[in-house]
Amino acid sequence: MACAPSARPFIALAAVPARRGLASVAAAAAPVTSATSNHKVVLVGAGTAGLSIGHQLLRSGKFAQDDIAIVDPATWHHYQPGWTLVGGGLKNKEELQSRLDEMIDPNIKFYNDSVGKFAPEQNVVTLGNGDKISYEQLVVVPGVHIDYSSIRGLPEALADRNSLVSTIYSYDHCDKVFRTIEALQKGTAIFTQPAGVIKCAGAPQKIMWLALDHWKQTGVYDPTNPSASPVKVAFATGLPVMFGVPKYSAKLDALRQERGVEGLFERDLVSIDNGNTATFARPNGQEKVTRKFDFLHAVPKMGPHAFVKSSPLANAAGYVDVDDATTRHKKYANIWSAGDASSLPTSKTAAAITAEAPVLVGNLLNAMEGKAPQEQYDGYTSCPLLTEYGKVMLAEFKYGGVPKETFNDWFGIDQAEPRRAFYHLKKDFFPWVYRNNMVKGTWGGPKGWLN
Ligand code: UQ1
Repeated sequence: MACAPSARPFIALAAVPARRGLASVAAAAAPVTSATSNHKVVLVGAGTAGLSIGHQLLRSGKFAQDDIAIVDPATWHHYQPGWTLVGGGLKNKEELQSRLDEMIDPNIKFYNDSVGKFAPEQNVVTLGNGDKISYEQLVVVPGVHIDYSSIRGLPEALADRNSLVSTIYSYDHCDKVFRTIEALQKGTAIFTQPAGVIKCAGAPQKIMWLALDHWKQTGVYDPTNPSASPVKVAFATGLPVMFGVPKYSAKLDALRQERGVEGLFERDLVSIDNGNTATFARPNGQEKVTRKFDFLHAVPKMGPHAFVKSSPLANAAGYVDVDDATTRHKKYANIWSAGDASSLPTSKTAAAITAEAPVLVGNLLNAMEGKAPQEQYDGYTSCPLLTEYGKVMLAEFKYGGVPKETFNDWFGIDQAEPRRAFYHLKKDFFPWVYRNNMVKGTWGGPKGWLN
């Protein structure tokens, strides 16, 4: 991080001659007949990936007004990494949202609509309203779908203001989390994590560590004597371990044991009944188990959006099937993906997008000039894991779960050790740099500010 952030909101665009003749082979092969509008680049999704990539493309200076288009049905954009902080009573959810139309540079054409269908052979995307738009290059970054109905009884329990059940994974309910934490005086608190892929795989336990700390401070939980405490805490995860990366998992399991948290491994929440009973599936056809609770933090299953999963762009699991290193589609050379919707085999986080976006942008710009991809993504991702109020373990790793620690490289600091400085990165710096730089295309994560 070498320099101060740029105060300029957006670059002035030099008008450049259109170079439609330099489209990729796939783009040139199939003329469009019924499309109503044409763009050089169409982005599907205006979340963290769509805004970062769209604005980085724009800042290259190679695009004129409306050469780039972005499609998203949302009215609001949310800083989702902040929802854990809302759950912990550290931020208001309202301060983490912005109107999406105000976040998109006016030089980019914004279609405030959903996507109905991809037609990659024709280079056409059909919008929810039936309009067609054509592209030379397509960037598919709509994120993942949260399936609340994956847990029977969850939607009803979340909607009931007086229930014991909450989740930090939605804007509507992330503030209910802190209310339920504050309300608990005694009984069993269960925090769940599903089997399967979710975004921000550390969040299900971040909120547990904050809640535990809160109960410690209010005197209802004594980690040195949990069996005599009014509150008991359990972590019920579909996975066999605390975290997917061995280095951090070992430290987190040590914390779990030190703090008297019961580990319910390979227990995948499938049902909530009678307002106070959780049922968990077990692997290999073993019998389901149930537990009574007085507090439940539930994390639903997640997966690809139906319009991606059912499209020719998807792999067998339903994610956009791109090359792990270049982010280019394995079959369609003018299609790209990053972020949660992509098949990139790394942990789904905003931090990952700081490293994926410049690779995708560099390779896409090269493709527009008929050149081969030059940039390679190494799988970098990060999980700033709150372990208590005032401390964060800054897990950073690449493909294969191999640690790639920014501050270890610079200062020899072991990032498995929770630290106060990392807490301020998570709580204050990341939200700030996200809003002021990342979504405007000027933040490269561990690489610092981009031009
Ligand atoms: C990051 O850049 C970022 O985006 C603003 C985050 O927020 C969601 C992160 O959690 C992380 C870890 C990074 C990476 C940056 C540094 C300096 C480690």
